[in-house]
Amino acid sequence: MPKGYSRPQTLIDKPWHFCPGCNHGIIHRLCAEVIDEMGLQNQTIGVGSVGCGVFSYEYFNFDGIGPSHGRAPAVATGVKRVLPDRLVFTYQGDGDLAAIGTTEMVHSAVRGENITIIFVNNTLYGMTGGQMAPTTLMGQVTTTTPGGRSRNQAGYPFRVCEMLATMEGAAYIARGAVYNPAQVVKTKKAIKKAFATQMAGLGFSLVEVLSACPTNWGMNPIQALKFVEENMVPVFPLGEFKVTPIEAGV
Ligand SMILES: Cc1ncc(C[n+]2csc(CCOP(=O)(O)OP(=O)(O)O)c2C)c(N)n1
Repeated sequence: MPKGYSRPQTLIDKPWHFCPGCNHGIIHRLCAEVIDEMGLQNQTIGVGSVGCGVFSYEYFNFDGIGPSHGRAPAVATGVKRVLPDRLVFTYQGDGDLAAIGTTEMVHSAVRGENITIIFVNNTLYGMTGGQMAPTTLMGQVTTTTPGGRSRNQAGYPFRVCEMLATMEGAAYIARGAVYNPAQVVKTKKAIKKAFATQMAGLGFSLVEVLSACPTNWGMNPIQALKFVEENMVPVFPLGEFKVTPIEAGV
């Protein structure tokens, strides 16, 4: 099989349940490739979320925990404190992380917990039918903002990376996307840096990944990738927001 097309050892061999054009599968794969490359499969503990990524433990070939909605960073904190040599990461959507789970996310960064959050931002609550999330764009139509998100009714989109980058406890904060191969490669590098940051004991890390939701956006997969590039990126700029140098590794 050509290089790049084989399944990472860290992914179980089973078909995805995700909708056509959903980016969760790509993001799962990037996490798995990085864990393979870092040789951490037997040392990793994943903490899932409630949302479309809820079945991450069905796909990742390592131990996983399914916490209640939004509580993943608190659960990851406990696991990492008890087992500090493990790679412990959460995998959360924007509803899970930036709405019901805001407290856990913010305070794990404030405390500088040595965990990593993979934050999948698709601008809405995918699993429950496309309701507005804190990351919904201005004017964006969702099932709970049928006239488009308005300032008076729902305020402004929540920029998680920009906020966390101000915190002393945060060691590595980056935002990537997977709408084309170049962005996939960059996002993989960011995930690797985040995991390496944790394994070097430098503190809290988070990688946000802008993600397409063709089903709830009412688009085909190609249109949805364009929407990420043309509509999400201007609001959620890509790049590294905080970097703590790692002496060895990536
Ligand atoms: C305590 C609690 N409140 C509400 C819900 C309903 N619920 C399930 S998933 C979800 C939102 C998921 O959205 P997001 O985190 O953005 O992930 P996505 O499905 O878009 O990947 C909600 C509100 C729940 N399961 N538990």
